[in-house]
Amino acid sequence: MKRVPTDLAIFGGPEAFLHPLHVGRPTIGDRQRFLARLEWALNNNWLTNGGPLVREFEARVADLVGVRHCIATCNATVALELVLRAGDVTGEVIMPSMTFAATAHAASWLGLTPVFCDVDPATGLVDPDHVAALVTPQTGAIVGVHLWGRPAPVEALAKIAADHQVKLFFDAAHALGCTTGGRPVGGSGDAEVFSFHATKAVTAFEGGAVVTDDGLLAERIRAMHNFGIGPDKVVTEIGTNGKMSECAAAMGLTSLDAFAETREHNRVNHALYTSELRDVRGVTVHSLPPDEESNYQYVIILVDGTATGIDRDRLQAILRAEKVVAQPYFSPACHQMTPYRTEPPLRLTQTEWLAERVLALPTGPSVSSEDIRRVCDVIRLATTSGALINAEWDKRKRNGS
Ligand code: T4K
Repeated sequence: MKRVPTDLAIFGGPEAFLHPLHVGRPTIGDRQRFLARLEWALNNNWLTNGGPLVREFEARVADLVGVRHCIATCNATVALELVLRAGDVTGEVIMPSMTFAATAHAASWLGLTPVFCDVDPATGLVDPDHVAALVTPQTGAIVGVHLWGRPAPVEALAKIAADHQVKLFFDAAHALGCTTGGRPVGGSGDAEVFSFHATKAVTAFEGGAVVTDDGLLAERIRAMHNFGIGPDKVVTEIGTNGKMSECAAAMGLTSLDAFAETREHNRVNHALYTSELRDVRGVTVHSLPPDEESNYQYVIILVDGTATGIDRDRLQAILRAEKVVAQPYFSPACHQMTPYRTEPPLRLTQTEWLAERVLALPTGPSVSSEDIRRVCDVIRLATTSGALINAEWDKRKRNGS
């Protein structure tokens, strides 16, 4: 155990871990089952274009989420593009800036204009009052984000969308298996989008899905994700290639088989981080609503540099040196990124406050309780020795080491 700042790897002490500890280690599930499914797909001589494994994956996701329609896609970014395009959205799309770049890129890629709203700093979720204030005659849609698995305020956003007759979609990339008002995330707005990227609680290598109860929208999206080819094999509109392959579905099904176990492991990890860091001044573990289900996929801490003496970036560097690959999800926020920066700069005070402090810590089935205690020991040492660390840091910088 490290006792003094000079024990830290950043000052030459031994690294806390032999191998890197990551935020987004894939949750593969039973490898033999995956390989058996893959072999089955090869024997079936059907590799993509709505094969049986993709259909099974769609049915399993629709069932889990409790919606009528699920269209599996090659990733969530294309799925977001598909819902905006199939929703005939034009003009501006209101969305939080505190999200992954993909949410904004999906709109921009279609020639739409993302309009960034601020968030509630306590939850990181869109502030519905700010969304309402940003609605103009140019608004074509609102995209809510269930950030870090915490459901966005779906009712408030649904009311704004209905009042102004604009489409409402949700980026649910983080929220498979989470609930809102006791109902599974996935059934709100016109459609919702999940991600099955390698780093998600359920992975399909790369993958995504649109879920919706709107049969007409589902039919258009199904056609659009396959070059605009409709059920009668005729191209009815401009489409793209957004399909999921059988190989991805084999992985998705296998990872889905393990989801209950993954979620339980993540829940235990989240609880342990929360208790280990409870008394650490200046470090707050982002909590999840106790009355809702979660996938506990992200463990997010907020680092208050004035209380700890070291800011988030310095803590991230200290952890990296120990082989703990913490990620600043999401910093910079979208409106601070080169493609979306404006002159004069847009100010979103709560988003910027969060973006300065936020850090995602490693979790997932490959992260053990012992790993977490060790990560928390480093955080505790670093944040309670801020002044000493800064002095040592500056001294070594002056000496060129
Ligand atoms: N909306 C939201 C709110 C999202 O967060 C995302 C994606 C999307 C939409 C779009 O979904 P997709 O189109 O991807 O389906 C990662 C993921 O690439 C991205 O999918 C995810 N969000 C985002 C939050 O995280 P990076 O740039 O941080 O990835 P990378 O390569 O640095 O990996 C992150 C960590 O995971 C590293 O510590 C390494 C580890 N890792 C990664 C991969 C790929 C592994 O251990 N194994 C792996 O195979 O974006």
